[in-house]
Parts: sequence; structure tokens; C-alpha cells
Amino acid sequence: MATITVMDPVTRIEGHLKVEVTIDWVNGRNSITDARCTGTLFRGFETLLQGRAPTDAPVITERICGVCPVSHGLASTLALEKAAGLVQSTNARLLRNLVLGANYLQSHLLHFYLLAALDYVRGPQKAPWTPAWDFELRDDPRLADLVPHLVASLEARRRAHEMGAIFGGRMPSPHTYVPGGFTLAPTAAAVAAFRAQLTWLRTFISDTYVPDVEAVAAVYTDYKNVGAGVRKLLSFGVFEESNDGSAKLLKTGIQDGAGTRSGSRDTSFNAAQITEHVTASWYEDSTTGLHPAAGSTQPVYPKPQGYSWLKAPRYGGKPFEAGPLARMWVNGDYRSGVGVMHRHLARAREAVKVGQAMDRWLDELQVGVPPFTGYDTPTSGSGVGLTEAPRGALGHWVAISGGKLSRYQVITPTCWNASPRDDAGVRGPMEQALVGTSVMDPNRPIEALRVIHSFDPCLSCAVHVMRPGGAPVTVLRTGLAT
Ligand code: NFE
Repeated sequence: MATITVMDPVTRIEGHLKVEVTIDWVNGRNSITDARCTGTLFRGFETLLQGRAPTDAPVITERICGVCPVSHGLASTLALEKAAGLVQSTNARLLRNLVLGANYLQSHLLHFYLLAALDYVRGPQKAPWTPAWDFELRDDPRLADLVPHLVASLEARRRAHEMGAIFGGRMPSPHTYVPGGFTLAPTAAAVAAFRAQLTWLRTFISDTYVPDVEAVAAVYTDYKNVGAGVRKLLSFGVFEESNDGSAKLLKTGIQDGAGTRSGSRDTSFNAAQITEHVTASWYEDSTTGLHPAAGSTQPVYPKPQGYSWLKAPRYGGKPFEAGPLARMWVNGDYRSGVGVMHRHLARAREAVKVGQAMDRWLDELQVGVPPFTGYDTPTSGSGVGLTEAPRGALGHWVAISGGKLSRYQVITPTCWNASPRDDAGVRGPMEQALVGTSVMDPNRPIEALRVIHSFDPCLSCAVHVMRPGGAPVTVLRTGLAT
């Protein structure tokens, strides 16, 4: 008889995700036969932005998440510049790339060492590594270095944050991303300080992070073939190499059938093909299938078919996986396969590529040249900012009317990956990746966790709570919120 195991919440991710898996005896083993991913909080940022000054948007949307605020600030800034018909200056582009790069490095290190690695090795037997599920791990000497690196990685992540703050002013949530440019002009001293941190981090990435991921992939090599999912990959492209955004370090495109003989790559990505379905989401049914530029956020809870606060984004009506594997695949940098270990390997190799490009962008910076070239809020207009957050494709769609924001829609990477079923009843990428996964112990399905963690989900980005009429939040000088 089938068992239904509910992981609520899934731990060692960002934000609050509930995953329900149905486990049944199939062909002589326990296998996941169905899965439902639930975002358990309403985000509401779209609704609270309406009627505000457009220049508020980068500051407010950076609060969607503390792990990838830079991406939200950038997407918002790009959307506002599109609406105003502005093109960024060279120095603004380079500074945006450098702070975003710092954020990528801290996020990738955080994901592997603090969130995913404990699926493969036992951490020190004290908090924060305990309590933990007791399950069988592979005892292999190739993993011996990984445990001390769980602690060593903390310094690496701190350095990445400190590096981003050199140009970003603070981390997380830098306020240097503004329509019209960037608020800080680079000095020679800042460039030198940034390069010193970057050099240390690039060494850590190449000598520690990449070997650790490769060791896990070698010991758990069977996990290359676990959790493939939809095999449709999507990248909006990121790290602009030209001021108009036509050239990017990681290119825009989609890949259908990744890892199969009949796979086809399509670089003619068309953002008009994006829609959001809400049949299985707690939003008004009449708003399903809308393009985000015409999007609507009308919560309805409960409703009969609803099981998530995440909408279900679709490209050409189909679910697509977003993330480092999608980016690296579309760009031609990693095409070894699709599955749990391929996601980890592609993420680590992306860190190498981004770190290398950051060194070049530092060389290209024009010391002393102001990166802000002016911005006037248009009376009306619309624009889209498409970029890539560490976890995948991120889009902000804005409309301005009477000089105020009249519409704002955000689609985050985790909405693509952890989406619920769409209007056709088709499961989202993470749900599809879970189905078919073998499980040793239905009460402690570590195999399911490995699949989930490989996507690096962030439910903070995907959903957020808002308390209309709630008590105001007071921020004390110590930085603690009451
Ligand atoms: Ni909260 Fe985020 C990233 C965005 S994921 S971390 O990367 O956008 O949905």
C-alpha cells in the first residue's frame, strides 16, 4: 500500500517549503510515484508596490530575499531603465556585474557547504549540524576533507559578502543599484581591496569547492542519473558584456530534451512565451494563463484544486528548469547530463567561470568615472528586467502610469523549479524530478531531499508573507527587529 510522506517544512533550504511524496512498491523497490510541492506563504510584494514611486522598487524588491537581493535590485533597475528608454554606462554595467558576481559566489558556497553537503556526509555532532536524520551514508576516504571544509567555508562566504560590500556599500541588500546607473564611483583602493578578496576566493573555489563537489559526485555517481525531471532548461542570460545587454557572459536560451539524443537548443528565446498558470495555486482562477506584463495577483484561499502559493510559470505552455545547470548548458559550458550531481557540478564550475570573469571586469573598470548618468521617472511606460539570480531565471515586469507604479510582477527561479501543476495538470520540474526516485526508508526519504536540495530552492524568493493591518515593525539601532 502506498505511503504518503510529508516533509513540512523541508529543512536546509531558504524559506518554507512543504513537499508531499507518495511512495509505493514498484518493480521490487520503494519508489516515489507522485509529488506535490507547496509554497506555504503568500508573497504579496506585487500588491504592495502598486501606487509607489518607481525608484522605490529596487529597494523594496531587494527585501524579497536576503540570499539573492542583488538579483532583485538588478532586475528591477533594468526594468525601470527599459521603461525610461535608458542604456547603462560601461562603469555601471561592470560594477553591477562585480557585486552580482560576489553574490553568486557566496550563494553557491552557502548552498553546497551549509545546505546540500549534509545529504552526503555527517557533520560535527553539535549544533548547527544536529539534530539530523540518522541514515546510512557512504563511508569513503574521498569524502574525508569535506567535513572540515563545512566549517572552513564560513570564512569563504564571509569574504564573498565583504567583497560585495566594497562596491555595494553593504551586504546583503546593497542600495547602489539605481535606475540610471550605480551610486558608487570606483577608486583604485577599492579595486585593490576587491581583487584581494577575489583572488583568495578563486583559490578556495578551485582548490577546495570544486574538488569537494567532484568527490561527492564520484562517491555518489549513481546520483547523476537520479532526479532528471523535465529535461527542459531555461536561461534568461546574465552578466552583461555590452551596455545594451545584447552580449552576456552566460547567454540567453532554452534547451529542450537536455541529455537525450533528440535534444534541441533554441537561442531564439522569446519572453512573450511566458505565462503563469494558477489552477493549482491559491489565486483567482480567472487570472490563469496571463503573461506577467498583464499579470494579476488576487489571492484566493482555500480553493478546491489549490495546493501552493507559488504560481506555475510556463514557457510555451511547458514547465522549464532554471538554475546553474540550465545556464551552463545553454552557454555550452556543461552538457554532461541532467540530474542531482550534474546540478551540483554545473554550479561549482559556474563559480569558477564567474570568478574568472570578475577579475577581467575589475581590469575594465574606469577608476574615478561616475557610474550614474541620470534618471527621470517617466510619466508612463513599461519594461521588463530579465536576469539570472544564483538559482535561475528572474524577471521583473513593471508598468508606470501617472509617474507611479501601476503594475509589478515578479517571477523567481524557485517559482519555475518548485511550481505546482499547471492548467493541463502537468507537474512542475521538481515534482517531476522526484517521481521515479527510489527510496530506502519511506519515513526518512533522504533520496527525495537530495533531489530537492540539488535545485537549491528558495521559498523566500518564491513566496512572502504580508500582514495587512499588522503592527509596524520597529528596527532597533542594534539591527534587531522586534
Ligand atoms: Ni531567495 Fe532567489 C535566487 C531569486 S530563488 S534566493 O537565486 O529570485 O527563487
